[in-house]
Amino acid sequence: MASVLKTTHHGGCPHDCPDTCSMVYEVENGKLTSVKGNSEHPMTRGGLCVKLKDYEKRHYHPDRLLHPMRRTGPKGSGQFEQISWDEALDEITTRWKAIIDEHGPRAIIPYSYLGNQGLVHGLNGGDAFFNKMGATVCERTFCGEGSCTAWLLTVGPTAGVDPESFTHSKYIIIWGCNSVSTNIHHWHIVKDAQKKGAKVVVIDPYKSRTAKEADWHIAPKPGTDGALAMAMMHTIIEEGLQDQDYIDNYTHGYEALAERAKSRTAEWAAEITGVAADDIRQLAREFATTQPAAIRLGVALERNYGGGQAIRAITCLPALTGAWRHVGGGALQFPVWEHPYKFDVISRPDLIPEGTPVINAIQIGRALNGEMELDVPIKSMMCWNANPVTQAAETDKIVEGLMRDDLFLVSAEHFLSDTASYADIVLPASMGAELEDMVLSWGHLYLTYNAKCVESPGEAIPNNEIFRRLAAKMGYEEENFKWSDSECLEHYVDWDSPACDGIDLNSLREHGFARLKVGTKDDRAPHKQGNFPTPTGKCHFEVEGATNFVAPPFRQMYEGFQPGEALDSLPDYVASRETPETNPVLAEKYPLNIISPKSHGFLNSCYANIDDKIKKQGEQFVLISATDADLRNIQNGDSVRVFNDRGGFEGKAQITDDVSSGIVVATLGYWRQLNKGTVNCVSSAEFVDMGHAPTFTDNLVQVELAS
Ligand SMILES: Nc1nc2c(c(=O)[nH]1)N[C@H]1C(S)=C(S)[C@@H](COP(=O)(O)OP(=O)(O)OC[C@H]3O[C@@H](n4cnc5c(=O)[nH]c(N)nc54)[C@H](O)[C@@H]3O)O[C@H]1N2
Ligand SMILES: Nc1nc2c(c(=O)[nH]1)N[C@H]1C(S)=C(S)[C@@H](COP(=O)(O)OP(=O)(O)OC[C@H]3O[C@@H](n4cnc5c(=O)[nH]c(N)nc54)[C@H](O)[C@@H]3O)O[C@H]1N2
Ligand code: SF4
Ligand SMILES: [Mo]
Repeated sequence: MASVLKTTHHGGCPHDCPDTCSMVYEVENGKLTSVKGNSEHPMTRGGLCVKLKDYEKRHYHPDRLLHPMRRTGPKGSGQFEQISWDEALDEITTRWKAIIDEHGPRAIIPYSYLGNQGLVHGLNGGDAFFNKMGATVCERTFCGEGSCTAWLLTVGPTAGVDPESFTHSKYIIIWGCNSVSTNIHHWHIVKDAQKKGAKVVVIDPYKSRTAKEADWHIAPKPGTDGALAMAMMHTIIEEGLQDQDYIDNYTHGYEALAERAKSRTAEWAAEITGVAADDIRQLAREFATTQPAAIRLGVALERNYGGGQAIRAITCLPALTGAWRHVGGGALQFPVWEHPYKFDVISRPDLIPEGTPVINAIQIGRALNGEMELDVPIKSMMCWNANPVTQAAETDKIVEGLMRDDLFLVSAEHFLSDTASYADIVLPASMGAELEDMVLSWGHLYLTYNAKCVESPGEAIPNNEIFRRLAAKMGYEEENFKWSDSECLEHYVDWDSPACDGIDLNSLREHGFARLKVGTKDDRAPHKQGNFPTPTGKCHFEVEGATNFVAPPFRQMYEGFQPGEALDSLPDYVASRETPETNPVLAEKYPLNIISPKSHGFLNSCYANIDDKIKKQGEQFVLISATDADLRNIQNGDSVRVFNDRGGFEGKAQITDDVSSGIVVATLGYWRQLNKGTVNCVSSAEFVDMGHAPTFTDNLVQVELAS
């Protein structure tokens, strides 16, 4: 009998998810046979989510891209022929050199996001490569950028409350986050606190899975959180529930904030949010008087025009009540601020030639279809770690652009995604267990290692190797284009920083994960005595002379558009663009606000092409209230079309009390090639008030029976 060689290896989930789970890969005879959660990791706790629990199957899925391919049929037809790596790289670099000769390097744009969160194969490579080329910079602000601007203005680049310290919280507000689906490993900790008596409040316009498990669900209208937070301030100050000692010592601008909050009464906010004034007062009182109180800020909070201002208002609350004094008190945004990565070395912004234009990824459709005024038109795009056709706004414009005969599209992918299907050249990329990396986390305080333990199938190679080969062909000589993946890891982390005390790459390889040296969950109260990493060391209720900017937490490592337009020096409620109240003319045609949050069973668009994942998640649904359904003669289960002037998509109506009238909910990720349109066909590519964040919850639509 042939002996079976079974080994285990440390993994780190590379998906765009705050949990960054530590995983255990099991390999038998060179094949990945199982992937489990690491039971020793305090957040992963041995469990993966529904998307990843059979991750090995994704590695060997029959639709996996295995060879470089060249398009043979019309764009988007999915007709390709297999070619060799040499042919592919030759063709790409020959085309690029010709474009550079004729139009200059700015006619080329990279497009990538966090589809892989590895330092080496996610954050790196491409940026440095295209910066060296002098390509147009692609500004990436999909996720948390408005929130980052608001957070930095108020409290500076701090991790805030350790997500693990929520175990000590007595009052928890999950604000605009569907943790049960999107942050399950934090939700376990929240549940532990709940079992120990903490009250869990979920603030969400609809009854999400998380709202269903809350002690109290508060459902403001989408985009009205700023009013709710301002009215909480009003009540806290009016009733003398503020922590005046904390305010006097550790905050800036209280007098001005109190003045602003004077007219922001609970009745005023009730009118705007649809939440009863008494509920708003109760929330304010409970939050102020039940310590430790912690707020988890969700990414979805920023997705309306006033999203940045709302997050500023919310971020002020724990300083007003002194919640920061306690372990498990304060607010949690992205712990990534505490991670010691050398983004300058990873992305090499120093290579960007002066005056290089910037195009925001959210507006890529407008840039490609000719709607945006550009000095040099875009003639080529390379896409990796991202799938704009499904995920970016104004999808029909993107598709129109990708159909252009004179646009040369290169796509590195695992599957023939909605975007890759329009490519001229497709490159097969390696997956999780096939490459060495460290995976960034924006949801906890651990470094996470991922070992290469199996060979890639077919001719797939890791992203960084793709860029190493392209750099060699383009003749780029910088040393970073020659570093091996292991060498990259040595260079990309500030191993000498205090946060890495006692941790090095070898120990990380051995243990798989390491907690940063930033205190423990049981003693960490980083702002007990102020110590905010702001210019004054205080929490800023007021920021004199504030201007808009794009924060650089992940990969926008260039100067951005500073100084941007002036911002209000204080937080406040700022109305959404598209609501019946703010845009009654548009609302006559399109009376419903659509929310398009994450699907429970998909990871953005990943897994939405895999049969058993689609089966578990169910087909595209549209949650609609009985009132709105009756008005349109819609029965439960009917196929409906959701549309506005930007486009439309179809889904199955689910009539439910989980949404109130005026709101519909349809989750994100479904592939355009497998469905009739997607949620992003109706979403606008306008920005919110801060950080160029997207307005995915600020869109009016109409719903009708599909014909
Ligand atoms: N299963 C799963 N998990 C994921 C992902 C996935 O695709 N699937 N994606 C990952 C990524 S990239 C991210 S950024 C995170 C995001 O994770 P979350 O921050 O949870 O984001 P969403 O799921 O978009 O929205 C969360 C909730 O916010 C609500 N919401 C929308 N607009 C508003 C508003 O104006 N105010 C308030 N109070 N609530 C609002 C929505 O109804 C929704 O229930 O999830 C990550 N995890
Ligand atoms: N309507 C609406 N739209 C949204 C959102 C929303 O809530 N509502 N959320 C927004 C948010 S928060 C985000 S983060 C964005 C996400 O937007 P994207 O990052 O564009 O979305 P993904 O679907 O995760 O695309 C990642 C792609 O990278 C590929 N990939 C994964 N790993 C690798 C690798 O190692 N190499 C290569 N070459 N490819 C790889 C995957 O197969 C997948 O096709 O979407 C945004 N869009
Ligand atoms: S997608 Fe998120 S929850 Fe699921 S295994 Fe990966 S890191 Fe963990
Ligand atoms: Mo995201």
